[in-house]
Amino acid sequence: MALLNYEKKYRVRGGTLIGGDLFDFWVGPFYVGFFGVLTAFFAGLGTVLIIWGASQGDTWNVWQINIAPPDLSYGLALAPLMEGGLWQIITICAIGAFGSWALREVEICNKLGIGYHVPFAFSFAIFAYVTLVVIRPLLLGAWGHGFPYGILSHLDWVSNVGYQYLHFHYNPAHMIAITFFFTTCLALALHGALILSSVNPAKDEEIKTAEHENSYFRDSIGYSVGTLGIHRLGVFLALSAVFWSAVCIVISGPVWTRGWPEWWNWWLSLPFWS
Ligand code: 07D
Ligand code: 07D
Ligand code: U10
Repeated sequence: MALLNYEKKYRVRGGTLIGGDLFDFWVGPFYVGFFGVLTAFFAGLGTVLIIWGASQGDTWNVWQINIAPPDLSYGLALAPLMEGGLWQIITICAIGAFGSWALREVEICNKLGIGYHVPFAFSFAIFAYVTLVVIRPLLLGAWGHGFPYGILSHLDWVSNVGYQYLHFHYNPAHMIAITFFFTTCLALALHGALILSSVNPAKDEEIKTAEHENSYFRDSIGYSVGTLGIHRLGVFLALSAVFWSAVCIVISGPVWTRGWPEWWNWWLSLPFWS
């Protein structure tokens, strides 16, 4: 069925969380809804503020534009606009935009009668971001612990915070997160390759079935997780990666203040050795 015919059939009223019929329409391909308007508002305002902030800075070089959080001395107070206040407002806009986007996803799921898996998954990304710019700064007592908004400056922040703990690779939750990220890539590569090998055959060859897919992994590693199972596994791996990322940064400072290599001393003090 042509995509547009399908959409005509499914572009029905209802399923909104708020606003009833008011914003229940599409603009071109995009569903709007109350949360679409809210996303447009927050994303628009946030973008305008970043551009305005850039105009007050000393560069238009897109890599170097930087909107910094307040100095640590402001603690959890509101800062003057040009001394981190802008960062604070942009942070509110970002959380507003990401949150409304997730709720707009929920409304679209309602319309289609599908599960909430996509907004559930996106909420993990939002959670990681909120951990970086709200939860950890709150726990450490200053907004200045948030990361700066700029392409290169946010990399500097990651590096500086990493070295503050001497060797961030020794952070056990960072290890778990990285392992989940790598495993996610492995799983997607295997899945993408397996599907293409079966359903995108050479000319004049037949398309193969799920049984072929199962058999490939039974033959090679003795077990197939199954065609539904690989998607469950994919979501689990990817969400775990982001979840453990949030954990690794929220424990850096609030829970552990010394270098991460030192954390492993618990191993040396096991009673077993003495
Ligand atoms: C491919 C989906 C499309 C999304 C894209 C990003 C903007 C920012 C804004 C100039 C996979 C759009 C970018 C809207 C422009 C201004 C003010 C998603 C895809 C293409 N980072 N990070 C990047 C963000 C953090 C880190 C690139 C955002 C943490 C490292 C891009 C956030 C830490 C590296 C970017 C965020 C961190 C990057 C590519 C928010 C730990 C790189 C992103 C809101 C998580 C890489 C120059 C990408 C790079 C990179 C965006 C947070 C570390 C600019 C929006 C603080 C080490 N980050 N990042 O493809 O090349 O994501 O940097 O939390 O090496 Mg980052
Ligand atoms: C936060 C992004 C959320 C995005 C949202 C959406 C838009 C819209 C619009 C395109 C979490 C934004 C959308 C803006 C765009 C359009 C139209 C994702 C977020 C809501 N590290 N490290 C991680 C590795 C080192 C350090 C995480 C590897 C060094 C610090 C991950 C290596 C030191 C922090 C990770 C490595 C160090 C991290 C990042 C290797 C530096 C964090 C992924 C091989 C010297 C961060 C929550 C993530 C973290 C983090 C991987 C090295 C420091 C596990 C593979 C040793 C300080 N590192 N790292 O979190 O946990 O995504 O953040 O060396 O803060 Mg690390
Ligand atoms: C998957 C899959 C699968 C498929 C798939 C996919 C996963 C098996 C069946 C999908 C996968 C792909 C397509 C592959 C590629 C994807 C990636 C690599 C992921 C990354 C994606 C991107 C980089 C693309 C990102 C693009 C985006 C987010 C679109 C950008 C959108 C906009 C700019 C518009 C956003 C819409 C909004 C906010 C809501 C509606 C609003 C409008 C239409 C605008 C008009 C606004 C209004 C009417 C409101 C008025 C506005 C106000 C009041 C605010 C004004 C305020 C100001 C200050 C200005 O598994 O199956 O295949 O395909």
